[in-house]
Amino acid sequence: LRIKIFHQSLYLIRVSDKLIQRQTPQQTPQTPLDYNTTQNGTNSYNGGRKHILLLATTRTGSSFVGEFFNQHGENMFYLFEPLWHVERMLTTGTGAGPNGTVLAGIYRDVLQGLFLCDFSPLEKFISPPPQHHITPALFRRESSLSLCEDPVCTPVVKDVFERFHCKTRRCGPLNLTLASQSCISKGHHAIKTVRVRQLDSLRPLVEDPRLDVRVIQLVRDPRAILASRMVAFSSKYQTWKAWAQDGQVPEDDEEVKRLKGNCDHIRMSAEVGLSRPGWLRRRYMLVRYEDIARYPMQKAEEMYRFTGIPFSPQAREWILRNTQTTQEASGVYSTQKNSSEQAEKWRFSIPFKLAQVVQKVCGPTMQLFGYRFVDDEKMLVNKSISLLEERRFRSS
Ligand SMILES: *[C@@H]1O[C@H](CO)[C@@H](O)[C@H](O)[C@H]1NC(C)=O
Ligand SMILES: *[C@@H]1O[C@H](CO)[C@@H](O)[C@H](O)[C@H]1NC(C)=O
Ligand SMILES: *[C@@H]1O[C@H](CO)[C@@H](O)[C@H](O)[C@H]1NC(C)=O
Ligand SMILES: *[C@@H]1O[C@H](CO)[C@@H](O)[C@H](O)[C@H]1NC(C)=O
Ligand SMILES: *[C@@H]1O[C@H](CO)[C@@H](O)[C@H](O)[C@H]1NC(C)=O
Ligand SMILES: CC(=O)N[C@H]1CO[C@H](CO)[C@@H](O)[C@@H]1O
Repeated sequence: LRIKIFHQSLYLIRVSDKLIQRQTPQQTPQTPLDYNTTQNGTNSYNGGRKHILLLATTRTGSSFVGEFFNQHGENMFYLFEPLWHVERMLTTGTGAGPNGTVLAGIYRDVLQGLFLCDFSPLEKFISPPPQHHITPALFRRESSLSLCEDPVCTPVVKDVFERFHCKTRRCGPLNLTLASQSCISKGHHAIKTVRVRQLDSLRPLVEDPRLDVRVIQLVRDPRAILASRMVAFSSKYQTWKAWAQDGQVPEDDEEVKRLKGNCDHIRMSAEVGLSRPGWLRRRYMLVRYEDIARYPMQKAEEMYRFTGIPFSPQAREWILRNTQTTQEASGVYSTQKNSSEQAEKWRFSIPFKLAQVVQKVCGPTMQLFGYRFVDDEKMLVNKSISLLEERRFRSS
């Protein structure tokens, strides 16, 4: 029994410049929104439509947890990392790009548009720019079931677009107007993102009376995240690998500061959520990846209960299939034991020295989430010592 780990690999989209010529982004709004707005500003409209935001960082199992919602069934519109486009356009290449505050505001506005089924704020960041709201370049389109089913999956007209198919079928380039219409027709919307750094920055989104937002913050042991990133983003983590080799870590290095910054952001967001401010009332839930690995079905049920969306048989079925891939013919079967083992593999891949550095700079974060410190190499690799304290985090 093993949890399949979904790798977030860098995804490159090859587009021939001849076929898709650059042009300035179109400003024309697309499909008008046929939302029913309440006059009194309450959230109780449209038959209880929920907007779920899965807030995570890379290597926390967010693709896997995102599937809990993607697989809900035909009444769910799920988007996988739409902010990838925004980040790529604004923070890569030459120039400093916008500062964190400005970037956070842009992320929020794009998310707001998407929750309202309006793709135009996102369109400005898709490269090459969509033409007449058609794009072959939406990042990881195949990770959204609703973008790969009828009527959003249009027939492939020219072979040229053959490579832009979905997992199970070939579809033509994405018509964002169709995507928007599909979104409007669905009862619930969910978005997964690893790019929002501060929960605080989402306040106007959460307070938007047209939305009924539920934020699920997914966290994981920062030592495990580092170990996982060193494998997944091998070239970006050369420095860490060199430190792992020679056992020395210069603690004032930029890389260490970045790690600390990441941990601090995650902790500060959780502190905001757990302090249960009025604007997040009943709208925030903290989940540890390790608990999902140990009790996937119970945790999924809890998350669904929190969102107020019925836990569908399809979602349940998907979780069963993907957490119980093999079943020993002889042995007593235990999801808990085996999944935990999978989630604890990092203990054998990270050198103690690096674990120690993480404990030093991410200490407060680890304490908040209940991740136990290790004192030495022996403790790190001794599986009979759990590094997870039992914690209940109350939803606000
Ligand atoms: C808006 O409300 C009307 C009347 O209650 C209903 O027929 C229509 O389906 C609603 N539209 C949406 C998008 O929910
Ligand atoms: C606001 O509108 C909703 C939906 O129409 C209704 O259920 C609710 O009672 C209204 N609240 C107030 C304070 O008028
Ligand atoms: C970020 O940039 C905006 C606009 O350029 C500016 O008003 C703001 O003061 C900057 N914030 C920080 C923290 O630098
Ligand atoms: C995209 O879909 C919309 C809505 O069905 C349709 O009006 C439009 O013609 C489509 N665009 C293309 C290029 O097929
Ligand atoms: C692992 O930890 C347990 C509990 O503290 C201890 O009894 C055991 O001797 C340790 N094993 C090794 C190999 O150090
Ligand atoms: C992969 C793995 O650890 N599998 C274990 C799952 O649990 C059974 C029964 O406890 C073990 O026999 C397997 O080795």
